[in-house]
Parts: sequence; structure tokens; C-alpha cells
Amino acid sequence: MFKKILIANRGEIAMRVIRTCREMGIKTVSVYSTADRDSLHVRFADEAVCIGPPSSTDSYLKIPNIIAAAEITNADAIHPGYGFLSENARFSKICAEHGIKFIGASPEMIDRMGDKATAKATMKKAGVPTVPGSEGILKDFEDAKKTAKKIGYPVMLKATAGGGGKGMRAIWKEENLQKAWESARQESKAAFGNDGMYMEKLIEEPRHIEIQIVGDSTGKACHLSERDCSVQRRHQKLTEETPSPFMTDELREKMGDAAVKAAEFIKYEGAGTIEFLVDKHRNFYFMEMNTRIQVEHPITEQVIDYDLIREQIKVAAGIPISGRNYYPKLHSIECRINAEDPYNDFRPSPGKVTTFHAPGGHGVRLDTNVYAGYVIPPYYDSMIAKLITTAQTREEAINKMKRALDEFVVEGVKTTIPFHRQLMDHPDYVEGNYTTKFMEDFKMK
Ligand code: MV4
Repeated sequence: MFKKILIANRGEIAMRVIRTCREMGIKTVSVYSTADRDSLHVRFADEAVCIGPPSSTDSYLKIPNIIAAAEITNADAIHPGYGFLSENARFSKICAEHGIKFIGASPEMIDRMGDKATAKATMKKAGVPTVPGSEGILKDFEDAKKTAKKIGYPVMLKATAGGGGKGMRAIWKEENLQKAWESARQESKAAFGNDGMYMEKLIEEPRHIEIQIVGDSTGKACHLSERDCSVQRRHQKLTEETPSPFMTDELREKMGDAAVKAAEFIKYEGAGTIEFLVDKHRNFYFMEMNTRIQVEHPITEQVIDYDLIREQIKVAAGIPISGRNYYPKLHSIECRINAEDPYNDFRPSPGKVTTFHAPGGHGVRLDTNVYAGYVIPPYYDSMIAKLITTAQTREEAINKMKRALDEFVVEGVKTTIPFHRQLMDHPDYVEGNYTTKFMEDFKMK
């Protein structure tokens, strides 16, 4: 087992990893930028190393500085959290070259699942349902036109180096294809240095339902059931829940089996998530695979009473998983609390937190790095806390979320607490009757 883990991240996820390491008797090293000098993850770690100025490029993304911090503190493993370098193949490779265990996927796996057309072709070979569409990357515009005619409009054009909606275009009529083709490729080239595009049948009003999986070094994998992440704004998840209100026992079995089949086919090691699009007839299709721990992992932990970070560390240390699948025994909802103003287009609202009163009580979990007096820096993403409520039923979990949101007092900055409070009263949400289109019609009162 590792003696010392360096957490190459910040904020609530760095706190999350430190907590589990401490419970496992593993020493921790935090890294921080000069903007994060007063952050909790610096204070809670056994050691802390300043790795650069505020900008992520010169700190949390600066591989030589992070490796140097691991070397001088003699860390034997690095946990990358999510975002930053968590799905950076070069970082995974450099860790391996320095004899430091990267608690995440291998460089080959990151590259394979990071290239969306390759990931899809791999899943198809594994027998996982995929959206009908092009066989890999489109050769040129003529190929795109021919493929669209074959699939039948509407179609979805996607960037193979993309993900999270970047370089993606929905096309409803052939006359709009050329413009979409050119703008999507330009956007992808600019964002990823790769303009490879593939095409799929457009799935209308899909739900985004993902399956948590864990694979070990013996090639065994298991699933930990689903998370419904359909409530998103501009591809940013706002709230997630498990079980999905749209799920049936039969659909869960089929999606869980498909996810385990995929994980075992690619010999996946570690915690991963397979994202599916689910249409109104409950057909499900592979969308993307994430080779990192996700922001929303706590709802899964809550309903199956499981520590996913602990599992990641054990698998990275070569300890085999039990191999059984896990099914929700409770209902859990996560609300992502961002320092943003929901009354002004959710624009960021950094600054000093003057009052911070955390909700609590039975079934309430708050994963946060914020405290009264903390200055939320403008350099990083705006999420400041994840409020998670868990209860026997969905109705009780919603009720508990309302009560917890009413208790949650943050002053000095604007937050999305009022948005989540209104969401919990929204008839379609309360009915569980929502798809990825839900936020298009949502208006703050
Ligand atoms: C789709 C789709 C409809 N049909 N693919 C969005 C980002 C990336 N995860 C893939 N996404 C989509 N792919 C086909 N063939 C609709 C979306 C989509 C979406 C998916 C999940 C969650 C939110 C979304 C918001 C807009 C579009």
C-alpha cells in the first residue's frame, strides 16, 4: 500500500482525497498555487508544496512542478482528482517514468477513450449499443453529406477530440450541413488541434444516464449502478441523482451489464464512468467514457455505502475488487453550489465569503473547501460546494434538499443556492419528468 499520496488538485476534491487517505493511514501532500495559500487542502494535508502563480497553466497544469513536488516529498503515488491533469495521457506516462503510481488510467487507455470515434468503435466491438452513424472519422464534406443521407436527418456532427459538447452540431436539413461542417471543424481545430469529425443519428430529447464502473488489475470489473445527469446548462451539470427516475430494474440490468462488458473488454483498471444517451423508448446508446473520478461520485457512495476514492487507491495498489455489482438501497441527490449569480445568466461571482453557515443533520453531506473568511479566487472553476441529501425515497430526498438549502447561508458572494431551491419546487423536476432539454425552458422567478 502507498505510504504517501500527492493530490494534484485543489478545492473540494483535494479535501475529499485527503480525508480518505487519512482514514487509510496514508500520508498526504497537497500542491497549491499562490492564490490558494489559505485553502483548506493546504491546511489539512500533512505536507504542502507551492507549485506556482495563480494561473492553472503555471501551477495545477504544470507537470514539471508537480513531479518535482512528488520527488522532494517522496510521494509514491499521485491522485489527479477530476479536471486539470486527470485525463492527461502525457502526465500519466511521466508519472510512470518517474516510478510514481498515477491513480488513474494508463496513457494508452486515456488516449483510446479520449478519442471519441475510437472509443465508440471500441465499444461497438465490445457489443455495447452505439448510435447509428459513420464508421469512424468522416473523410471530407462529400463523405459527411453521403453519410447524413444514409443515416437520415436530423444528424449530430461530433469532434473526435471533443467531449462535453465542444465541436458538436445538430443538423436538421441538408442545406445547413456545409456551414455546420466548417464551423464545427474550425472550433475543434482551435480547441483541440484536431478537426476529425464523426456523425451520428440525432437522438431527440435524450437523458444523460451514466454507469459507474470499477475494474482491477486482474481484468475483473463491476458496476455501481447509474447516475442521472440530465439537468445541465451549456454542458455543465447542475444536479445529479441516483437512482434515475427514468430507470427500470430491467434497464438497469441491461445498462450495467453493457458497462461491465465494456470495462472488461478494454481491461479497464480503476474507477471509470460510461455515459449513455437514453431515448424516450428507453433505448440506450454509448456516448463517452470518462477515465477519472467524477464530481458527482458522492451520490453513488451514499446509496451503496461505499468509498470510491478508497477503491481507486486500493485498485492502484494492485488489490483486487470484490467483483460483485452494487444497487442503490436509498435515493441521493447532489446539488452543485457554484459562486455564480443565477439572476444574471449564472455569471461568476468570486470574492470574500463573509458568512458560511453549513447545513447538516441526518442524510445531509456537504463536500466543500469553503469557510467564513475564505476568498474565492477568480482563476478556477466556480464550484464551491456539493450539497448531497440521501433518504429512503426520492420524495424524502427532495424534501431534505429543500430543508438543507434553506439552512445553507453564504454571504459575500452570489451563489446558485436560490436556483437549486426553485428547482426542487419545479413540477417537472419533482415528477422526475426531465431530459437534457430541461434547462432550456427554466426561468428564475
Ligand atoms: C448527442 C445528443 C443527441 N444525439 N448525440 C452532449 C455532449 C456530449 N456528451 C454528447 N452530447 C450529446 N450527444 C446524439 N447522437 C445530445 C447530446 C447533448 C447532451 C448529452 C448529454 C447531456 C447534455 C446534453 C446537452 C446537449 C446535447
